[in-house]
Amino acid sequence: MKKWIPIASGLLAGFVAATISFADFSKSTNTEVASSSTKSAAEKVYVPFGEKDDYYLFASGGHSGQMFIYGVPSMRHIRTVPVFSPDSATGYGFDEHSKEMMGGYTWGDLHHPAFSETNGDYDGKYMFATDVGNSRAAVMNLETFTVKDIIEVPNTSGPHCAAFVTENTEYMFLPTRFAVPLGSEYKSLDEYSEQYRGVMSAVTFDQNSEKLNIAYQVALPPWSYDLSDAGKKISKDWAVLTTYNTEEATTNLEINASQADRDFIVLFNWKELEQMVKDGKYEDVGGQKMIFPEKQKGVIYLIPVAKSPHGVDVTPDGKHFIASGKLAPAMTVFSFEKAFEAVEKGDFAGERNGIPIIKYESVMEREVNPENALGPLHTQFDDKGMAYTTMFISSEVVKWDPNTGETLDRVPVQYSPGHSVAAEGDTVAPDGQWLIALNKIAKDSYLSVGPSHPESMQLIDISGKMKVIQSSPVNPEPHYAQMIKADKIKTIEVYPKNEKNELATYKQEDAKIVRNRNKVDVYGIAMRSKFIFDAKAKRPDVIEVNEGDEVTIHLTNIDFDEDITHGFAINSYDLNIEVQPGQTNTIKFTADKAGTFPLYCTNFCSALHQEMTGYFLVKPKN
Ligand code: RUQ
Ligand code: CUA
Repeated sequence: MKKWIPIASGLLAGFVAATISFADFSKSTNTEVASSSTKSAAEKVYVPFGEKDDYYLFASGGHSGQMFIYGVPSMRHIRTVPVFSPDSATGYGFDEHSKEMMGGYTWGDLHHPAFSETNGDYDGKYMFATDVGNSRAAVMNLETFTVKDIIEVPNTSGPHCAAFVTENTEYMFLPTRFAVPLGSEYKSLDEYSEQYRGVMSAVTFDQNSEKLNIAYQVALPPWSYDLSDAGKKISKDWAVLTTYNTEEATTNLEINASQADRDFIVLFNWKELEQMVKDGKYEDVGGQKMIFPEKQKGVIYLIPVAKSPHGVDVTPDGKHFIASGKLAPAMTVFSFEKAFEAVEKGDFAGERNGIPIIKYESVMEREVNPENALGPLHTQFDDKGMAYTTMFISSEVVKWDPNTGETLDRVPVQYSPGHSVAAEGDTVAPDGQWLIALNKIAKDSYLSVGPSHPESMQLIDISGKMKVIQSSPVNPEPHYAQMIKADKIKTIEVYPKNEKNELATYKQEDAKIVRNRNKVDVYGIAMRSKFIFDAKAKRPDVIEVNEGDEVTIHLTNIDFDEDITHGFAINSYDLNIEVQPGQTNTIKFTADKAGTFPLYCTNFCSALHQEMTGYFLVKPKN
């Protein structure tokens, strides 16, 4: 079976052919799906009104910059949480805190969400995600499902190869997709190999301050880093990442980055990197602690792997890591123990860019190549340690045994799955039962909405023979997802009163407007069903300023009642924020337009919501 030629043009042809063949494929498989939608399948996904789903699904929203929250098994979309893009539904990106976090960017490309972990298990406290579009990392608090911090990562460009956290959330590693010169300064592409680097950042998170921080960076060779995973149990101090374009091509990557028969997996020990930083074995690069692997040896290694690999996934027992090749139809199982042994014995086959290469034969356990399965991308695991790999080209999920390489089961999905996600899939103890295929193409699965179709997520029951039992459309674009037991997440009902917060106003009679030259500070209240900006004024729900004034509005929602959210918008001023129950939020702007502007609550909050209005009056300058 070599009809799928493992060269770049072969890949392209394969992708195109796969797309064309969907039309016929769908005819047969849709009937199959339909017949599996028998009562028992329907019953399995039916969550009666009043009952809740068993799992939360956090799906990456790709270039929407958002995260989509679903319930499993119903596959109902519950909420969209804005992360890297502004969102008028929640006023995200308008209020001061979120505006500052956005750092002036107006979009993001959210890949690979990851839960915080304790002892290798999801602890339900935080969710991390990265932005490939504008090189950022974010953290979401799961008590409120709101973003707490976003950082921009210097010296790197597009942290696609992230976020994967270590067993106790000590670090999340952000290797770059695009190599750039250190400091991202101008350097000719003719000097690519000498001047460009593929920097990996080690990011820490402080739960008390809820802030992200870059602990150190590693100046890896100028290759593209694709996916990574942190070790578990016996391999917990280690992490692995896949590379492509080790050819160091600077143009037409489709062909030029697919020349070499082998690329590499980078294997490193983060405990020892941490020690290097403590020992001062780094250089200062633009304020970052940069480790150069060609100078600081003994911590980072290369393992050859079939050309242009994509996913790499560590087994739940931490003993193996499995690389999948988008240009080679095989999954390769590697042994951590053998890798440690090779490192110990110095069993190397030369080096690349000053980094020792471990001999392939010394660490490879088996190459697995299920018949006619094409385009393996990512692998997940069940409660018995069995592997489930998505096949992009042959549009299926293949279940196989990593210990023997035996193919156990296969199920077609509609179509071209990228990632899949298993229940509690990245933990040391996945749940089994559910797997969701995140399909890049949903062709003719739903009512047409024009030439561009939604993507899809298909729920697969893996408790017996694999069966697709539910399908949900999803906005672009699910890159990865995380599925967590619902009872692990403990949300709060209202924001607790914080008497120490000087910006909060909890008593109606305290609402006031403070003027200091051209600065106007409003300490206002939102409640059912009115605004109070100035308790003593003739019209407490009116804000009057002069043209050019700098206006700051601190608004507190004093309805300490679950789900009573108020919005605040000023007509034609392009402003809109939200205050959740008990929350105080701040918005700052210049009153640069004179005139009369009605203001109103955007969130339907009571029978008299329509009456929750006021005026923003701006007196002209002269
Ligand atoms: S990648 S479809 Cu952005 Cu996770 Cu593999
Ligand atoms: Cu408050 Cu509508």
